[in-house]
Amino acid sequence: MAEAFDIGARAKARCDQLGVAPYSEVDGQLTRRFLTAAHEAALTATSGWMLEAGMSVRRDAAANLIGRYDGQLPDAKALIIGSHIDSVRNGGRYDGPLGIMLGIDVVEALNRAGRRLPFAIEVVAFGDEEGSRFPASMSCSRAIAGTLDASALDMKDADGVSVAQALKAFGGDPDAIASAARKPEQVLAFLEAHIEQGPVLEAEGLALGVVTAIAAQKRLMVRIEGTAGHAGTTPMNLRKDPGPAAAEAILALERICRAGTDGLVGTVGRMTALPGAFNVIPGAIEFSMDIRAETSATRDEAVMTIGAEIHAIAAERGLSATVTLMQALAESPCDPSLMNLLDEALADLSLPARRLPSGAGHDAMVMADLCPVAMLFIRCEGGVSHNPAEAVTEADCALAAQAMLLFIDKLERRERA
Ligand code: HGY
Ligand code: MN
Ligand code: MN
Repeated sequence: MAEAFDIGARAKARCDQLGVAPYSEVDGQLTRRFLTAAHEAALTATSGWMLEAGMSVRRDAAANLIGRYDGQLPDAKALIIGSHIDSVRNGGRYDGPLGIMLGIDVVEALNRAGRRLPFAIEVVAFGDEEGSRFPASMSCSRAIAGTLDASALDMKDADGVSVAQALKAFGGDPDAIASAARKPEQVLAFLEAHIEQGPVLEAEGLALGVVTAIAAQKRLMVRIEGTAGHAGTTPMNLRKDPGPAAAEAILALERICRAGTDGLVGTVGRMTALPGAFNVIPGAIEFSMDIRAETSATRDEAVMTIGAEIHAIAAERGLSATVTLMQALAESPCDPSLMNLLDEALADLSLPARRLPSGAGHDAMVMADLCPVAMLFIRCEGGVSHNPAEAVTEADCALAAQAMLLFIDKLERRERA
């Protein structure tokens, strides 16, 4: 007889378990990038938990881990519950994995109750949502949604390893990536439970929230070219130094985004001086830009304005600049009828149905190309995320699991109507 388990609290405990080596690439912190040994170790552990919960388990060509709890009929449409198993560098333990582990807890509760639904439930661990190894992100959910551009497989990591090479070494099959795509008629809906990664729920004393839409985002790489030179012998007025130009450009990004509306935000998360020596005036500076807003129109206007300023700053200094788009994701609304079911589930728990947008990107925004999606937000301490201080409570995780079970009950009633 399987021992009883605290639904939700166990999901949190499993995220904690995966927060250290061998499920992290770096001792003392959580870094779990796509197609690494840490990713493999996390999938192996999660597979075991899926099997214990009563699911069959498989991996697709894109290295997605997929657990399936069959419905009353073997080929029933599936409600997919999932999130990502990869992390940012030195990230938190719950951003991603919590949505997977909650899905496993929910399925195990149904299985132990002997419940079979008019639909199957699939729990999916997407391997690459953060894009912390390769320049683009969301490649695994895009493979499932059938929207992954073949060129994404050519993208290379900092060591020059392509996605295709890493995928093959991991046991995936880049040549058969199209086989990972699901047909719309196979999928009923997608539900992602995820920490809010923002301060709203905590500020209002709420455990859970219902996501209305996910912000549009663009990832770009900027390269400002100057002339490498000797740091000691080159007079200041004779330099072609891209460093100060990059500083001006980043200040311009900040000014433009601060003045923006519609939730406009801009971030430079990565910056490199090349060749990167104390005593060499850089020949080039490269930096990333992550620009988001609630609408693509606001996002794109900001990208245009910032790009123009970067080129003007470079020209003024006799330098050249390139701004390269790495990825664009449009804003993604959640499905109104599924939001209503989540609202009702929260009401059953005597919780207010607080609706709020997501500034963070999620696999749900990609899955929306395949099926109706819904997201359940879970309060996180201080709204902190992408940071080892990320924290959730067992009580909030238990409420999230109960809300997901109630959502499934309501979905079942709707499907049987
Ligand atoms: O960048 C994001 O919003 C997500 O954490 N990948
Ligand atoms: Mn996430
Ligand atoms: Mn994240």
